[in-house]
Amino acid sequence: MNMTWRWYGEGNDNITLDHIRQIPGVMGIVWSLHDKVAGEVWEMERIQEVADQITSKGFSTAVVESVNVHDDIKIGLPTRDKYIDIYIDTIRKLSKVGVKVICYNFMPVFDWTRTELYKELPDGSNALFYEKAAITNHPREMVDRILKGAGDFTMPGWEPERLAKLDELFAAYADVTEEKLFENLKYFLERIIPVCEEVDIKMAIHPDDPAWPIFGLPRIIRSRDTIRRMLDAVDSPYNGLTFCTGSLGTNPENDLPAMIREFHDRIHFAHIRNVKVFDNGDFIEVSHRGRDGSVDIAEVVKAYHENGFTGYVRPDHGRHLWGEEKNCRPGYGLYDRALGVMYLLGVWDSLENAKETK
Ligand SMILES: [Mn+2]
Repeated sequence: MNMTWRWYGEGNDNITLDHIRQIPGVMGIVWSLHDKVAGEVWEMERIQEVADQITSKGFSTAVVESVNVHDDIKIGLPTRDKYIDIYIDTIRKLSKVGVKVICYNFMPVFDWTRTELYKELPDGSNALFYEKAAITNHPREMVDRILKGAGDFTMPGWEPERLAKLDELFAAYADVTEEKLFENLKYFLERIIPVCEEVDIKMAIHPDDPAWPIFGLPRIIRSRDTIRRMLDAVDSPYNGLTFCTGSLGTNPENDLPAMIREFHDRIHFAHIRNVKVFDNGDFIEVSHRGRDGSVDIAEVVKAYHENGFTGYVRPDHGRHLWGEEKNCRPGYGLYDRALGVMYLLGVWDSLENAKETK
């Protein structure tokens, strides 16, 4: 288990690399060029600049999250080849600064979706919340609420410029069924995976969040069967997963430890966090501790441990603690993610110790 931390970059994150250095066990930074929109060229100088900042503090640059996939690729428009060429160019450039895993997603229009960013928990902290009944047929309302709640912070997948054209985006996806979206993903993978094999970069698709279709848009990475189908469609170790327990855990039917045991050799990046799912299907993000939510995090770590998992891990989101929500990106405060790192490493170390004393 190789512990990492998502950092939004110099001048774009109130948490600095010097802060992150003080969290025990963090080896690598999960990074990106966050000002790049999907389909834009990534210049080598910019890539090198961020990679140098990260390595100068002793961290690895091995994981990039994300290189976003242009909507034309997801929709399957004739212009997709041009955008796939640009994607390939970025893969090649990233391989020159030690990148080994690229996290991406194939969700139409919206990346992750929540209905509230700062829902108060019984202990007085607050966290991202999803209320099923609040998802109406009016996505514009939700977009406005989320963007307003985020204040000045930019959020990946929630680019105001792109979402300003929401009606056009929905119209463009009108004929994209689950089957069509899957075929478009396969087309994309068939073109990029040979390059990934050549430059030794593993692709790690992030599951849909939440793990069901919303606003009538198709969602194709949300369960054991949909993941199996995706992996088999392009059967290379370079076609793999970001296994996010928070996203897949929104559907109680997903048996997460069993899925880890089945897919572990194709899981290149693990997002580990907890959600509490209510009987009506609403869910809220909670602390990493297993008993605080619906995901048995200790059992998740155990499933990785028993398979000798050596891939990259990060604590994904956290609650906002001690008033930090005024000063951090939703879900990306310092304190709860740091507590999460310690919980995950605590479980891991105890499993390691038990192995040694056997
Ligand atoms: Mn995740």
